[in-house]
Amino acid sequence: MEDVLALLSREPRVYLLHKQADADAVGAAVALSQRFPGTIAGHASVGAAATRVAERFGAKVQLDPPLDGYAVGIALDCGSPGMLGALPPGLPLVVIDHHREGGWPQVQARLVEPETTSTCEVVLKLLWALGEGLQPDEALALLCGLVADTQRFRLATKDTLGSAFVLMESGAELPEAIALLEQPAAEERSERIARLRAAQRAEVEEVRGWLVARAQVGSYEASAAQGLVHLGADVAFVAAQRDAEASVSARVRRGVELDLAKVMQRAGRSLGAAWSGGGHAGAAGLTGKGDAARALQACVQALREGA
Ligand SMILES: [Mn+2]
Repeated sequence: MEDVLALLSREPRVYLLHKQADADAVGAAVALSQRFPGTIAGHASVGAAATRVAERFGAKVQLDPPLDGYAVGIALDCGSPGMLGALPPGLPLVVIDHHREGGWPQVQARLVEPETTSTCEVVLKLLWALGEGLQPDEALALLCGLVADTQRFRLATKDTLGSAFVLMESGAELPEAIALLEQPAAEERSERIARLRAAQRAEVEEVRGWLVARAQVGSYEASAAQGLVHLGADVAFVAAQRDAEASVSARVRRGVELDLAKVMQRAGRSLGAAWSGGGHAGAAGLTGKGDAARALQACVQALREGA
């Protein structure tokens, strides 16, 4: 840890976040940069929750800034260098992570703890070792990463709870961390209208023991389907018609054992060659040329026939 701290004290420093940075990466960068100010560099994009966390602390994440001229780069939560953009060959690197590390070319020091549930907890240990405790803002930034990476404590270990306790003792409020992470990604009025319309129009029936809701909206069908699941549906199908084309988004409640990708593939086949369906087990879709209402009907039928 001493070698990590020695390198961290070099200036100027840049914090390196992985592609599509999450709250764990950003929380770690925010907390470290309060003590060791530096540029926060994202790569390619930053996730929605991570963006809210950064904004809450007034931190700026620069996307792929020039990395020449820094005395040290601190790679946070990255797993492997493939998650970063190109690095200047001479840049000394510190790796702080909870992924098993792979293939770092120019690492001078590392603090890598694969048993730890978040990079933010690794950073907590580092900051704690400085012997000055934590400021409430540092603690809150770290708590955001801890809560995000443990899926709201679902994956928490005894050590996670110990870290969370220290962070809350330092002034972090758990409800604030959760609210920062859970605020809907899109606060667009039109999207909220689509979700409300879907709820208003939903037809609900029981299929194979599941509560199935279906509805048609003008747009934001994926968000609307997720909304119906939040309201209580086990499975939700929401369709939108765009001129001659229609698409259906399907979502399933956590814990429902159903492969929606297969359901949507089957629905696509039943509708004919102008349609195709697929996706993931928990979130899938169907698109094609034709009528949205008919596509919804095909989805429910495919679910009914499913294995
Ligand atoms: Mn992480």
